[in-house]
Amino acid sequence: MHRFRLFASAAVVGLLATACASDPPTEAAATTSAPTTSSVAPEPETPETTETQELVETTATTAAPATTTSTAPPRVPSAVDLARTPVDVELIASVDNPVAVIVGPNGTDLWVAEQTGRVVRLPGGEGPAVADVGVDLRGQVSGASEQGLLGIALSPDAGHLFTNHTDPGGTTVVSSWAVDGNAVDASTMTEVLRVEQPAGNHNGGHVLFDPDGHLWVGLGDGGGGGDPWEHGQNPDTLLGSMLRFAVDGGAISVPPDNPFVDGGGADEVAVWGVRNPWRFSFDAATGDLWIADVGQNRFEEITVLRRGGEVLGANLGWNLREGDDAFLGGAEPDGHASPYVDYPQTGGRCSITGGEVYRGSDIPSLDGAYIFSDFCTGELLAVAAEGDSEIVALDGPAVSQPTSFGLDADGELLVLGKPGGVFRIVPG
Ligand SMILES: [Ca+2]
Ligand SMILES: [Ca+2]
Repeated sequence: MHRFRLFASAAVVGLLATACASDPPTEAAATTSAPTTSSVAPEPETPETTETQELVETTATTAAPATTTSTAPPRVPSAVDLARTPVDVELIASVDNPVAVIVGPNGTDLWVAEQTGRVVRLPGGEGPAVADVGVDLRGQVSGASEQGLLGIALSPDAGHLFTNHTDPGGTTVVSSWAVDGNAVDASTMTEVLRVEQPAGNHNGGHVLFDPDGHLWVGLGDGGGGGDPWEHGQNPDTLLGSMLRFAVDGGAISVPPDNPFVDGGGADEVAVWGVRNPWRFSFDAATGDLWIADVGQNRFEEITVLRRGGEVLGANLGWNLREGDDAFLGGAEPDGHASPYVDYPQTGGRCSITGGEVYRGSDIPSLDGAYIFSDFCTGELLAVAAEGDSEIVALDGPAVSQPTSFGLDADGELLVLGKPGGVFRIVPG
């Protein structure tokens, strides 16, 4: 059994050595632990000098009340607190193969993408689902397990919906649709991007707006196994990359500050070296970019690109790296953005499903934790968004075949199960 390590323990012991002889109470919570990283050492944040004592007390207490002020740094929960957090999942609607969920243009409804081609609506964020959104690509999408309607994103002005699907030939197609009330005007559907796919798998498929209003499109390495076409380490190809666009109404263009606009790679590429980024998200509190990249046969990984740090042009390492290890003896590329955490494909785990950093209010002890899952086990997993790179399992149920996470209008967590469930994560 793995022993927890309180993230701040080293710094705390050093700073408080003269005042306190005992270790933080890490031993009390030797409960179930999820896999940890293979080789990523935690990098404890150095607490601000005047807040050291307060930080220590917060991290050593279960579900500490929110005492932060507007000037305080984002909360950093301890692995102990996370593992002790009881959660439950509440079925709010049953739909057909849910694969993505967003808040609708009225700010209260949820829109859910069905992999089979429709977008359906949950009025007020609750079921039952209503099929009146106007997106119906059934019969126009390819149907293998990693194909179909894969992503939806609403522009910041709520004027356009962007969709990402694979067409009957397997090609990735991103389209824009003008929003009209609580629906889209299907007659306005416009294809804005096509990327041919050499194989049926690893299509990525997520579309997401960043805090600056740019549209991100995640593409996998194109498929096969081991990246046979070497797309990951080739920034001249759109495959194996995450793309970034400026958006004007329903049109997209390359922003002038994309990293390869002046050479070295394709203009559209913002982040490269990914295998199949199956969900990424921006922390609403910090703007940090969280990327979950599905591994080959050994490691699943999460990379965090900190806002204000080196985001544009980051190389996540595939196919020279899998997790934080060499892939088939590959050398670590220059400037490699190493995973924040990774975990091995053991204990039935097979494929990461990336999630969200929780900043909601219903489950205070999860504030500041990234919540995610594994498609094969469905466990609800968590890791502190900063400082503590320990993955733990939450004290709650598993979700059958989780495809995606999302946030509702209140910032509460949603998780989708491929068999048809849209769930809200609630206090246990
Ligand atoms: Ca593909
Ligand atoms: Ca990587």
